Amino acid sequence: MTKASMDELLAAARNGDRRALGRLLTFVEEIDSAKLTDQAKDSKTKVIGITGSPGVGKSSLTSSLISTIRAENQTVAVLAVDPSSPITGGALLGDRIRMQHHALDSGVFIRSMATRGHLGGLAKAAPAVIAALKLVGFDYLLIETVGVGQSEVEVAANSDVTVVVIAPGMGDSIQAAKAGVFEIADIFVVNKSDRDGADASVRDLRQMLEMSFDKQNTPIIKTVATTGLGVKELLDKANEL
Ligand SMILES: Nc1nc2c(ncn2[C@@H]2O[C@H](COP(=O)(O)OP(=O)(O)OP(=O)(O)O)[C@@H](O)[C@H]2O)c(=O)[nH]1
Ligand SMILES: [Mg+2]
Repeated sequence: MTKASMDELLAAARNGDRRALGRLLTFVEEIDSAKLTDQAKDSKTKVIGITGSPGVGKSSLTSSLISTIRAENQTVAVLAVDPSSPITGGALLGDRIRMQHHALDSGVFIRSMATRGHLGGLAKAAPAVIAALKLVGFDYLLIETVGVGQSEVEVAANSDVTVVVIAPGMGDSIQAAKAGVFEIADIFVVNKSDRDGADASVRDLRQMLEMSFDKQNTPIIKTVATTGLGVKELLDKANEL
C-alpha cells in the first residue's frame, strides 16, 4: 500500500468510516511502527491499559468503562489482546460476547489481536495499531491484556494510565507483589468487590504499597464490573492522572 492510500484510509477513518479503519489497522499491522508512533505522540487520546490475571474481570470492566465513556458522549476504541494460551484461549470469544452490545454503537470501535507467539503481553504489531487508533482521534483507547509477566510492562509502556485489576480471594495481591506489578500500576482495582474478601484485598494491597519505596499514594478502587459500581470513579481517577 502506498503512503497516499494510507493517508486516504486515515482520513476516511477519522470521518467515522469503520471499514476504512479496519483496513488501515490490517495494513499497519504489517509495517514498522516507529513513524506512526512518532506521528501519534501529540494525540489527545487517553490510553488506559487494563491488565491482571485471567478471569479477574478485565473484559467486564472494559465493557463497563465503555458504557461510562459513552454516557459522557465521548468515543472509545478497545484493543483486546488475546493471549492465545491454552488457559485463556477462549478469551477472544468471551470478550466478543461481553462487548457485543456495544458493537452497533458508532462511537465504539473494538479490535482484537492475537499475540501470535510473541512472548507474553502485547502482540508485536500492537504499538502500530495503538498509534493508528490514536491518530484516528478516539477520546479514549482501552487496552486489555492478560497479565503474564512481560505483558504488564508492555502495556504500561503504551498507556498513559495503567490499571492493574485483582479480584478477592485469588491470592492476587501477593502475586502482584511478586510479579513486580507495583512498578507499573498507576491505579489498582479490586474488582468483584461484591464478593467476600474485597476489603481484605484492599487492606493487603494498601499495606504492601505502604512498605514500598514510592508507591504509597497509588489509588485503590473497588469495583463491581458487572453492575458498573465504582467504574465512574475509576474513569475519573484515570483522567486525573
Ligand atoms: N461477581 C462478580 N463477577 C464478575 C465481576 N466482574 C466480572 N465477573 C465475572 O467474572 C468472569 C470473568 O470475567 P471477564 O471479564 O471475562 O474476566 P477477564 O479478566 O477479562 O478474563 P480473561 O480475559 O479470560 O483473562 C465472568 O463470568 C464475569 O461475569 C464482578 O465485579 N463481580
Ligand atoms: Mg478478557
